[in-house]
Amino acid sequence: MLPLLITPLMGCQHCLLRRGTLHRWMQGNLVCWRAFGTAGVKQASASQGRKVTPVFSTALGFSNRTAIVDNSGSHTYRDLYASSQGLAHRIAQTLGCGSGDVGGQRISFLCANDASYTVSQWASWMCGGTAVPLYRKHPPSELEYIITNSQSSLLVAGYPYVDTLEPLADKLGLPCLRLPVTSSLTTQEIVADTDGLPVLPENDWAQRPAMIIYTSGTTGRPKGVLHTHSNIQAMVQGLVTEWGWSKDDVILHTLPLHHVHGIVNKLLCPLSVGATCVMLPDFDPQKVWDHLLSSKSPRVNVFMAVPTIYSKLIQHYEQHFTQPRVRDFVKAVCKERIRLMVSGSAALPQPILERWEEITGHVLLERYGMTEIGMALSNPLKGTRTPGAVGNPLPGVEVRIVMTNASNTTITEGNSKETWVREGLECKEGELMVRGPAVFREYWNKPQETAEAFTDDGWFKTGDTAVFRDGVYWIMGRTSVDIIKSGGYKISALEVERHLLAHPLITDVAVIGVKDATWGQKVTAVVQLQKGRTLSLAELKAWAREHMAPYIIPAGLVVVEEMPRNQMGKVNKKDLLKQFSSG
Ligand code: MLC
Ligand code: AMP
Repeated sequence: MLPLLITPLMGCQHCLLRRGTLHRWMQGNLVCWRAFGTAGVKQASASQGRKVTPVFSTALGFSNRTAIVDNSGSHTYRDLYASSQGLAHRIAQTLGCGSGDVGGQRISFLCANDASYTVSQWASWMCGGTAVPLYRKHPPSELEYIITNSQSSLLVAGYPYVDTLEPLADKLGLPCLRLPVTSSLTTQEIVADTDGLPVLPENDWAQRPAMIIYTSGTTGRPKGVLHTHSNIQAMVQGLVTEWGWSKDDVILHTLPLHHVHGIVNKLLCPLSVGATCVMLPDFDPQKVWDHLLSSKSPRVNVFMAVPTIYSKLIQHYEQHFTQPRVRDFVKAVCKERIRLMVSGSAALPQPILERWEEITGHVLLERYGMTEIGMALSNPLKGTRTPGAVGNPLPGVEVRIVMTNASNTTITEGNSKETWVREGLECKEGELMVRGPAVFREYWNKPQETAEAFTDDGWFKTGDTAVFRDGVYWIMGRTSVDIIKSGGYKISALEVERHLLAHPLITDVAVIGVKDATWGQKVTAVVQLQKGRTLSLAELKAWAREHMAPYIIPAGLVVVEEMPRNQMGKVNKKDLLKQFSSG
């Protein structure tokens, strides 16, 4: 039977007569649809059987095109490929793998935001290894945790990080390969002796582990999210098609390279199509504006960032671009040269979206993603971008919104073409669940956590609350108060508490995420100290820098006489938030 097409405002006479049916949205129309629950299964299986090839395998086809421009100069695709091959060979030799295939062993690497990062990543893949990117701002204790937790067999130190990694390598008894300065990546030193490199069979890539990215959990220490090559290809292909990537694109890269936003969206996507990535060593608002407005080749035409970065760019603009003719120039250049500006990793506040449009003429394309799933929902490249919403599922992605009470009723189910809504539950919120080829394989060495993260029928539980309304999906926040988003980073309040409890003066602590216009949320520590002792935020920060990643260090401190606890002895964080929102 054909679905009955009706307009959203009419209501659905057909469904009203039958309980348990779902409304289906398609191209803006509401459709009554009775065959619930089968389309998703069909889509997931249709995506299987694709030929999977890592991004480096197409590099030689782009030969002398510029792949990366960084502080050290320009690097062609051929340069990157040759350097990666050389390093792959060194890795295989060091690990004593005569065949050249290291069989999935983990390679942890610490590099600057430049071409050396891609060389380390591609080299790890070329020799059949699993890439584990480390973050240069992590203190040694965090680096050690990731290296040991991932059971890495070998470390690769980018030129400026030899002094950071070698002591760790010595301590852990691991080999550590040094990279030369990035400007000389293609010298003999690294490309020498590439004979005998393995050519891994093309059809062997799909299920091979490709990358482990560490993400904070709600409980316990950060978990390694393992993606296969198949997962990564699905993430890349979905975005390349949906956002219209081409070899003529030039993206400005300013994000850290230990999370999917920086690794997949901003680096692997451009490199997969032969485009150019201009990499800045760090985020610096002045430099970002310089690149966005520069007429020097290669001219940037794509930009992606977290909302905090847009907020900081706006602050810089308000402060430094005060002349009307300068403002006109900024708007004219951005409108003419830039084809796409994307925001994600955290909710984009409406004032930022609106101000950015006034300044640049661009309505930011907001999308939603997660380390475990890549990107899932996106506003359209062409067509209406709904402020505050995250659009619809990307190609290959299936989503569900499920009631989190005992009934587990599915409220909404959708894919890139259509979405069904259960009658009577229109506009109801629930937990967002995701399924599809980009969803990760496992938490490294954590079978129980992996199993708990999925439903019995294979849906990944995101922990985000969502709603489908007006034909698009909206993210309403996290289901757990213990997950904080600050500057686009996901931070576990419990992880921060665990660190702070090691402080000699702190006897009790509760960490909360206080709403913040620039950062999304501000990591705020409510602490009880040893009797008669004092602690300033500056002192706490100075201590924390030795132990914690910079972005999880509290930006706010509230000292209390006695930690407020309820009759059960528990801290009610929602109450704390109300009480200390200005703290
Ligand atoms: C931090 N600070 C605050 C604050 N938060 N001060 C006041 N209020 C707050 N709420 C302070 C810090 O304590 C520090 O103080 C100072 O601000 C600078 O902090 P920083 O971290 O060094 O900032 P900066 O280097 O400018 O970096 C900001 C940033 C960075 C936005 C560029 O956070 C960033 O790169 N974020 C992107 C993260 C990312 O890539 N996420 C993607 C995850 S993947 P002091 O005293 O030390 O100077 C994902 C999936 C998906 O989420 O969907 O993409
Ligand atoms: P991470 O685990 O670091 O990959 O962060 C993923 C989380 O970021 C998601 O679970 C969401 O909570 C949040 N997130 C990503 N994009 C958005 C968005 N556009 N709007 C709201 N939250 C987002």
